[in-house]
Amino acid sequence: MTLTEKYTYAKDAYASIGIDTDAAIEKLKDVPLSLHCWQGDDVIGFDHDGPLTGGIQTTGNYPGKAKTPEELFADMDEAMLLMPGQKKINVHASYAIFEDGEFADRDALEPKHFKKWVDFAKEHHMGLDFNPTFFSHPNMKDGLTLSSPDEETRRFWIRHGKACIRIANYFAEETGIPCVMNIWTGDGYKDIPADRMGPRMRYRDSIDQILSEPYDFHKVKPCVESKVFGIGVESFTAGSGEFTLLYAAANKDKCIPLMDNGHYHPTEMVSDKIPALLTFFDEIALHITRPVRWDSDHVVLFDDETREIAKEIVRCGGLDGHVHMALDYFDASINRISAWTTGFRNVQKALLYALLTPNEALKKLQDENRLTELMVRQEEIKTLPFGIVWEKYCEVCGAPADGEWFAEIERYEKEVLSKRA
Ligand code: RNT
Ligand code: ZN
Repeated sequence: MTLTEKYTYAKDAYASIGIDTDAAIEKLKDVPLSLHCWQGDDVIGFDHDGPLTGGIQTTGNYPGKAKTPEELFADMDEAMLLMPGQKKINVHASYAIFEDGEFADRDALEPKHFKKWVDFAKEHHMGLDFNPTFFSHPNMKDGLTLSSPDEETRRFWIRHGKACIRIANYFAEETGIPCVMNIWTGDGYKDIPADRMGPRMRYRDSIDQILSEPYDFHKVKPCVESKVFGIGVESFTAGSGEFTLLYAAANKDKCIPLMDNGHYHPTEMVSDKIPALLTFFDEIALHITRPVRWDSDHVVLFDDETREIAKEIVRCGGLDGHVHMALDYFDASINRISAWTTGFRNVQKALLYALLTPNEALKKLQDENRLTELMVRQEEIKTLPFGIVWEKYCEVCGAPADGEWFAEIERYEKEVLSKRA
């Protein structure tokens, strides 16, 4: 059977529950999903030789990781060919590109150090997101940056944050697309602290100072990301859930909250938090990941919680600019291009699946307290011919269908990755 024949059948099946599959495809294909540059090289970057430190960790040693900007761009090009949908690229400050032996420390970074990222984005007609890098650097003092009691340390990292606002602004100006700039630090303590408020007061003041750098909130979208704990900082995290959420709530005119679904206790669900936050915020941001027992940053799958997150994004109007979506995982144990592609495709799949859900009809059942029928309908949706609509979506986007891209991963691994030192 041809795809056209199969698609006619699937379109009818969805039409019978009131869903227009063409409209779903049209809606999704232009919504940006931010692809994180850091899956390509295990969160290392180009501004230091040392390992990843500061509360996060990659595990695995799969051969062929990108070690230069050229390799990283080539790998992203390759991955993006295999993904349907509109991309944005999420860049970390540690991925500054210095030319001719030049170097600038984190507090002295300038837009010019990211010009190659802008060129790359423009070539692909995409926007860029940005992140100050408050880790993997000798100026983290005793594991602390923005919450450090050492004023010189804290001032260094505030200058870094401000430099990043200027770079985010440059990204927005150059691409014409708003830049989401996310502030995350791993600041915290391994063991029980004697002062929990001091670090938070300093953290708050530091973010205030960073956000005092002028920017247009329509173009630069600073976020604050929370975390429950990190490796080596198990007892206390300065940027906890309450801290960042309240910071964002108290500074709604200049900052938005960011939820990473690996950063909560295992039975807390970010899918449920999305509508809670959107009740109070016009915009929120997400890091979509897969925590396995902890913030392990496994590749995102087409699993229950990813689908539930996607449903809430769609139902709450998130695709109309209210939810900024980014991927955030780093698996060094498998082919990194496949990791990028699998996670990106799965979030696209989940969003398409959510757009093919008869949300209005289901909501009506809920509001009329027809909860028995609600359960039955929600279960029946699961076996509609979704795969065919997904295949059609891939075709419309000019991306390969499932079953058609893994051979290309193998070819690239054989011809390019395996030849890297
Ligand atoms: C770490 C946070 C943070 C990082 C990136 C690299 O736990 O999730 O977002 O993953 O900044
Ligand atoms: Zn994150």
